[in-house]
Amino acid sequence: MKLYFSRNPNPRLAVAVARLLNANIEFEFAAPRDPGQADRYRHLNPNLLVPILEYSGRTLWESDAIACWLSRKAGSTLWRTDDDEPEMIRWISWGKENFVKACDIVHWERGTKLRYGIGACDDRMVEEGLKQFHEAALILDQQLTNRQWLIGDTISFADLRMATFLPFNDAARLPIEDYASIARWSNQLDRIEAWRDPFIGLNAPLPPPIVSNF
Ligand SMILES: N[C@@H](CCC(=O)N[C@@H](CS)C(=O)NCC(=O)O)C(=O)O
Repeated sequence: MKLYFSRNPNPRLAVAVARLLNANIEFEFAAPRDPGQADRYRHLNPNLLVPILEYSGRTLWESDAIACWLSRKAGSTLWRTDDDEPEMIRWISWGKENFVKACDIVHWERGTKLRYGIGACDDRMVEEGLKQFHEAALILDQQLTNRQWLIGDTISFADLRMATFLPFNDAARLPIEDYASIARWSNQLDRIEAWRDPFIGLNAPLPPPIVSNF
């Protein structure tokens, strides 16, 4: 099994899942959108995005699908398969449409665009992203009050998916600390080595620095 990855948010999530599950897997850095790279990766993922999992002559893309597969293979409850599965899918689905999406909007403006020279930070988009962030954070914070994890008593993939962008908050500067339960849950995730530093020992160039003088 081979996982193609980069240091960006979704591949980071997939690498963290693989590490958390102690998956017997080879990791290969990939940059399918870099000049001259597309032909090498198109047959693996027509979207030219990572992560991509290659196994038994098949490929799987989309971090959620990869997490599901790795958890099944490991016999782990990270991806719930019992009566908690619908609730887990609810939080994955809601997260991607709300909390994760809001984090993504702000991180795109304050992080990705400046890092990769895509353009200047659009303050109106930051404002819109922050508005959506506060709306979603209220609901997420409520869910995490008096509970350690989103579902049941142990970590599930929903926790990791929800937190996709939090390791990038040095760039996004989202006001996580305004939400006590989210902050507590995020710190708890950071105590898991596979989440805190999934790239330990892997050969992967560091991303370019953020340059804000557009
Ligand atoms: N929905 C996809 C999104 C994948 C995605 O957007 N990947 C981005 C990074 S977050 C990517 O491949 N960017 C180019 C790169 O990292 O080289 C997933 O969940 O896996």
